[in-house]
Amino acid sequence: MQQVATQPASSAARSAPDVAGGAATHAAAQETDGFQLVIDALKLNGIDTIFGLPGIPITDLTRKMQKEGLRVISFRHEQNAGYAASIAGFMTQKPGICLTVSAPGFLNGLTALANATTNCFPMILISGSSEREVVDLQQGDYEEMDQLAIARPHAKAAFRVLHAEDIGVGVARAIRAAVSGRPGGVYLDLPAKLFPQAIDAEAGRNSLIKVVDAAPRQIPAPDAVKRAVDLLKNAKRPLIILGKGAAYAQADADIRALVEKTGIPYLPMSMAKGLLPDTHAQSASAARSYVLPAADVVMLIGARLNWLLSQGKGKTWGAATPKAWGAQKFIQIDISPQEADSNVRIDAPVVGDIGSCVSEILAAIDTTEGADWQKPPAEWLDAIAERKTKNIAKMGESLAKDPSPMNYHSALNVVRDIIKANPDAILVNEGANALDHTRSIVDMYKPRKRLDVGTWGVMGVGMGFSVAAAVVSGEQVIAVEGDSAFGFCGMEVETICRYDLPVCVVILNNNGVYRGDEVNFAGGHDPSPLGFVKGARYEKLMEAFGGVGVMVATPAELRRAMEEAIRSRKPTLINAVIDEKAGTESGRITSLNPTAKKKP
Ligand code: OXT
Ligand code: ADP
Ligand code: MG
Repeated sequence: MQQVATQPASSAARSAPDVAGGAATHAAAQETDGFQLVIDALKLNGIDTIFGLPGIPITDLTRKMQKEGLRVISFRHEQNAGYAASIAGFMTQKPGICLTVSAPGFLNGLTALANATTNCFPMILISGSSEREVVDLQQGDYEEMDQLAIARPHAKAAFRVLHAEDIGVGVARAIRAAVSGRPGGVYLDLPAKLFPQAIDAEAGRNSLIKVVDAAPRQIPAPDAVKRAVDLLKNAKRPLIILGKGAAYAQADADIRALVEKTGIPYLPMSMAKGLLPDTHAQSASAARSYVLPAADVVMLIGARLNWLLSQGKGKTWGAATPKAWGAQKFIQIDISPQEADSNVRIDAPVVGDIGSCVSEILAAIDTTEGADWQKPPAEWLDAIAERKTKNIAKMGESLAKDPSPMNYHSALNVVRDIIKANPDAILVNEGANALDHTRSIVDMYKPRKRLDVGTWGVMGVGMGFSVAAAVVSGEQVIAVEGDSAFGFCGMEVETICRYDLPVCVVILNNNGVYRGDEVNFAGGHDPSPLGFVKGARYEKLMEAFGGVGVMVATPAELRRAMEEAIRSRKPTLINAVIDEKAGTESGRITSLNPTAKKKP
């Protein structure tokens, strides 16, 4: 009999009576408890990995999870565990699970939950919480906080389970909410009191739910498909934009077939790079600023018209003023029926899952047009090819230079070669200039291999993403990090070493945020708010935990170090010292910075 079940929750949790899966917990074979039911519910639904950080009231849960065969990846900060869970969700279409303690641990994980919701990544943040009665009366419990209320606005859904017999339903609802329709972050609140609650084992087993068809296909309406195909076939300057929703959908073959069958040029958003190889003849990446304003019909596949696409209006789209619309007609394939018209008119919304929508569109093209489908006019394709050739040649010139000190281009030319030679490697990328230059210089060859700062442009995702990418895929991970970006999550190199993951971190070290040559305009002893310690030895951080640390100052040294990291698969941190004057303010998004042009 589980004795602690009748104790007040907080004292039960704090007495931490049990060791992992100890027989004492289940002394009576006919009984089970909340700890066990949470584990059983997750396992029943195919969850095999937990990203988290132990402490009251979930310490024993992490031990028991590990004992029961779940892989528990324990981090140094919950935010990184949360980012790891969210990107695992993106990569696998299964909700990534982040497990945290109450109040501060929960809040540390909350940024990642909100980021997952914003980016449409399926994730469940499971947090232990304090005693409801005490929290609600604000009587000062250990880590007192009304976590459910705080999580709700940042999550797609939020649930709390108070009784052991409801754990099955709670987990099932969380899974369904995370992955069905538009994926997102879900919060699941598990009060301390729940874990030691004992119930009859058979009743417990019967209360669990194996979720059937968690993300049901959503077939688009035939008239919506027809409207889209009609628009597309009459276009003179059509363009397809692939977003990270298209990458998430794992409809790679059909998406490629649609692009190639129609002959329409396409533009991948950053995390859709590699859905088709960036070297594909129809890629218009190198002609971005030409194709957006010039296109007459744009088909968005899993991409929102948000700030990354200038909200579909203004100069980027050929309009005269920032708020004015361009002349384009839009087709938008999206699982969210509310997405259309969020910024400009969507002439042909196609609501459904991308796999179903793209295959229905392909089928409609085959049925109605068959071999008669006309590729876009040569004029349009030639004009794009001309811009591309020019931009690629310009980029080639920059890449061929070997300046001293090294700059973004000469360093990233090496990363470009390494990814070309190792197309299965996963590239994680964050920073400002370190992000923007990597995006345009480093070609991707396979889907879901580029993971970056996404919709929020958030710094600090790098190490969490790297850990998850290595754990989930077993592939080599290469993380290209600005030195500031790395600082948000750098302590997780210990996690990388502890789990012996094949992660090679390359810090493009320019001594600061955007640049390292900023000064204190007041002239005092304090450095500029944008500057860091000059000549910082980040590689020693990796050495401190038994990994390989290398400082490099030339492309040749960088190449050697990266090749060795990939050969050995050892945790490696390469501190690549680059010209501290090479960056621009906020990288390619200087214009979003209201004071950027007026120095203090
Ligand atoms: O067509 P044109 O001629 O225009 O040319 C384009 C392409 O056609 C061409 N191109 C190519 N040419 C040749 N060959 C190829 N293959 C090719 N491909 C493309 O290149 C150009 C550019 O192409 P691109 O990039 O596609 O086009 P464009 O116009 O740039 O696209 C627009 C966008 C908006 C889609 C794009 O710019 C984009 O995706 N941007 C994302 C920007 C972003 O998210 N940035 C991160 C946030 S910045 C800032 O917020 C930072 N902070 C604040 C902070 C944050 N973020 N988070 C938190 C938690 N706290 C604080 C901080 C602290 S960044 C930052 C740290 C920065 O310092 P670091 O040390 O980390 O980094 P460094 O800067 O390196 O020092
Ligand atoms: P990007 O930043 O690459 O432009 P966004 O995050 O803005 O991409 O857009 C992703 C879009 O994809 C979201 O609107 C989301 O609803 C949609 N989406 C995600 N998964 C699917 C899916 N399986 N089927 C259809 N649409 C999806
Ligand atoms: Mg920097």
